[in-house]
Amino acid sequence: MPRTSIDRRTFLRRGLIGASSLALGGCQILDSVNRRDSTLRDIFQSASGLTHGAQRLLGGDQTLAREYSRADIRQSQHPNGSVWPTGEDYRQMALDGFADFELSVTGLVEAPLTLSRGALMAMPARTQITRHDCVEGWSCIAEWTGVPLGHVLDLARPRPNARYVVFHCHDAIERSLSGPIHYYESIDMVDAHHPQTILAYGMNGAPLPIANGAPLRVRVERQLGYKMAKYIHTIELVESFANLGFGRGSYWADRGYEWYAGI
Ligand SMILES: Nc1nc2c(c(=O)[nH]1)N[C@H]1C(S)=C(S)[C@@H](COP(=O)(O)O)O[C@H]1N2
Ligand SMILES: [Mo]
Repeated sequence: MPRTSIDRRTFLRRGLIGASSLALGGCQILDSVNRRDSTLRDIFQSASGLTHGAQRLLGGDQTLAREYSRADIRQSQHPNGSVWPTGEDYRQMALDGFADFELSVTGLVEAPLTLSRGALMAMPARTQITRHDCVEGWSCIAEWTGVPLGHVLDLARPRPNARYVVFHCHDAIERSLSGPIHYYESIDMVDAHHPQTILAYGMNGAPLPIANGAPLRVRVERQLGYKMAKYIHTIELVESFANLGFGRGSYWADRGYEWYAGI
């Protein structure tokens, strides 16, 4: 039942935040949990499935996350995770003020797109002041400006079998034996078309800083911070995650976090 699912998830999240405040930070802790204790990982995963199903069943699909006023912005957005992608391509683009940035929209679409920064900024924009909750247990309120992801997807015309939107990012977050692993995330089509889901290029009235994901990061306001991929270069529409990472749809989901990180 949906009710049970939510209670169970809330319980799990409390445990998760409690554990992460004890030491280094949620990311590192869950990463090691994933490697050493697969039973715990399985519990997180089944909770994720139930949560996502419950959220959709309850019909709250287009409910808005709370929006704040400028007076509620009390500190700058705390940068977390990658704060400066190291690749030479990215470095050169940053030196040029991202003038040459292009976003690709690929995969299961009728009309693949390549969009310049200027083209994105000329599209209808939305500005929202929201609270960013990191799984590590901290929050920041900031103002975000960008183009609704749904608008960009409509231009690309998703095929009927497109089920998820994958974000591919510039930053290599880890090095494996087979080379750098770049950050990746994904959301479903319902969240992709949510009115507050935007591809943000502005923060607190200024261009998005590098530390917070310049030139383009996504805001998915009803989920936790790790869903909000920074440094996006490609948006890919897919039917399944089978060929992405370890098959669970996101860098952190592949390391034991919930794929659906509803708040
Ligand atoms: N590409 C990329 N996106 C990312 C991350 C990252 O390391 N790389 N970290 C995630 C996490 S855990 C959080 S809390 C937020 C942090 O966003 P901020 O730096 O703007 O606060 O970005 C998310 N998106
Ligand atoms: Mo986070």
